[in-house]
Amino acid sequence: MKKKVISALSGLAVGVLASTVFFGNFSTPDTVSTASAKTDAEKVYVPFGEKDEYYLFASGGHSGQMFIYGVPSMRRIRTVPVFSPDPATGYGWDTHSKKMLGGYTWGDLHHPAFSETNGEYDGKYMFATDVANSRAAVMDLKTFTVKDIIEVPNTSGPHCAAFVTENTEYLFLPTRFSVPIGHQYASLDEYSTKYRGVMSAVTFDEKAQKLNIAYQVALPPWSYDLSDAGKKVSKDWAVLTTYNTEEATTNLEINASQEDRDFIVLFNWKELDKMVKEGKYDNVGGQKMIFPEKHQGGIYLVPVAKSPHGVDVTPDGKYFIASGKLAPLLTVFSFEKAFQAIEKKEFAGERNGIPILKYESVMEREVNPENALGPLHTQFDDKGMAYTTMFISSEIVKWNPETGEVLDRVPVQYSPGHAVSAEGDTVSPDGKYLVSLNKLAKDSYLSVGPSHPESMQLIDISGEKMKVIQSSPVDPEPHYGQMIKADKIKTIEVYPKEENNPNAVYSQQDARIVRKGNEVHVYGIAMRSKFIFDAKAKRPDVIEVNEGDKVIVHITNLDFDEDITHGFAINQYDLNMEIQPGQTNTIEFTAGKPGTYPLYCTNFCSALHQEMTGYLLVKPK
Ligand code: CUK
Ligand code: CUA
Repeated sequence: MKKKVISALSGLAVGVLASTVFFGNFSTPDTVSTASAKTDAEKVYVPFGEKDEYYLFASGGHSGQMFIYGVPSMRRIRTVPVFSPDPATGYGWDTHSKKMLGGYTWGDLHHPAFSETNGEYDGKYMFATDVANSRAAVMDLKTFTVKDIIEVPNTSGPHCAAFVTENTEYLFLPTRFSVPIGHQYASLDEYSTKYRGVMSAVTFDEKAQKLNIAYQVALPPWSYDLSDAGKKVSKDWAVLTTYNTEEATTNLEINASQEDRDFIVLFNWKELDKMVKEGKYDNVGGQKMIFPEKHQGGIYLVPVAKSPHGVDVTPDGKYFIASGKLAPLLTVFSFEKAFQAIEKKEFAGERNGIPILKYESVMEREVNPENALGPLHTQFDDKGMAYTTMFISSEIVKWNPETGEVLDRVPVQYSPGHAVSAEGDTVSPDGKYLVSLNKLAKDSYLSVGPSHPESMQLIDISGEKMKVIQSSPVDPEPHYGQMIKADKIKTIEVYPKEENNPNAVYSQQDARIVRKGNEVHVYGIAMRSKFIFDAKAKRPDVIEVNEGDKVIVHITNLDFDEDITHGFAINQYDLNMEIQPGQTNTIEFTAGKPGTYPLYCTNFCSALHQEMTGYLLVKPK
């Protein structure tokens, strides 16, 4: 056991790994007494037919998708495709989603964020970012479908988080990688002068259902890691951690860990808004970009223990807590103190035009739980207590940010990245549950070859002591999650009729095929258990075209009946889409291959689902 863990973690490259303490916490899951096991089982048991109390939206990492779980059962409810195609739902094949994916075939979804109203999750939308291909997405929680994806120009890898302000004014996306702005070639010898990290302020136009970039900020050429928006007293502010302030361009493992201190970037977005209104920006590739070395204000640097990872704002908005990957330190900083230092202009120099605040004048306290190593991310409960994941010592530490007192510790299996508590990023977390998103599960489940499933462990945090009460395997790789009260999410039962949609067909008799030159437009319907593409044809369920025709198939699902979804697939044409109840969906293709191709419904919709077929006939030229 020990050996396996060591080899798995050796790539993490930290001297502290040698510590004997490190090995001590890699215990196998506690064997629980029968009495308490029964209690735990009852806590997580949601009888069939009853619903979970919370939805957990766990990011699917490099699967590009979002995994939806019920809490406390930890049952996986659905995978919602976001940045990668998904054959199960036809996402990436139908016209709208194909266009949204923009030709990309995968994404790396790290940080999801719910829309908020007055600092509370409002259950309307979920935002997410793609580190791999620099995109941002918005999911409508009425339908659990993605409405818009944008590729963010001038940036590379918006990892640092999707984090929203108290009333979803902005979704901020700072980048993990620095590149020359606009991605043009520049030698790495010019790193310090030509490369930049960029933070993008993205807005969501609810009416148009579109994401837009409001402005961008050109930050120094460092790596931006995690971030959080302020709350209440700090609601106009946000914080992000940054490492590689050494500006290393190779072997970052060593070279980006030289300095004792890196920084937290502290910025006031209302101030940045003002600067944009006053024209204090440059136009870069069609975007408004603020260069702090030209236009100062609104952005400050706070020194922090080297190579920080997470930074999290307490629910009352008074503090921000930074965690150090390499320093086993949790540092509590005070917004109030930062505001005073800014007011008095107590600066200790500057970098790239951004003033540096003095560590001592912003730091509230340093917390160093004995032998706890690798603090990464912090969540909160209803009493203001903090729960920090310890990646290296594989545990969750519960502590009081007001006093620094360590209250409890519980081992998790193993190496947690983030943890997520119920309503944990709001101004009023619920307490109750914390889910630890573990990077390694080792021998917790049946093995699936050399690679094992990752794990999510459910921890009861309602009492003074934490207790792991359930565990669930999860696909690679859960990064972060957000947990929302189930009753806040109000899904629709069927898609409402869109009388103005020219592609929709609401009566069987109106199904028709219209040819315009070499374009064939199909206005069809799907209903239990048939397709009708052309009501007047001898065979209404057949689409006949000529080789080389462009075929545009619109299908309306006339089953206005919750949960009766149909699919539309064509054999050997690599095509599939889903049409949910009441929905009109479109798929387009070129009939490049002459021949006879059965088409069929992919979703089991009735006893006669197998009969829900037809033909695509492609006449050779
Ligand atoms: S990062 Cu994954 S453990 Cu992308 Cu939120 Cu910290
Ligand atoms: Cu429609 Cu199966």
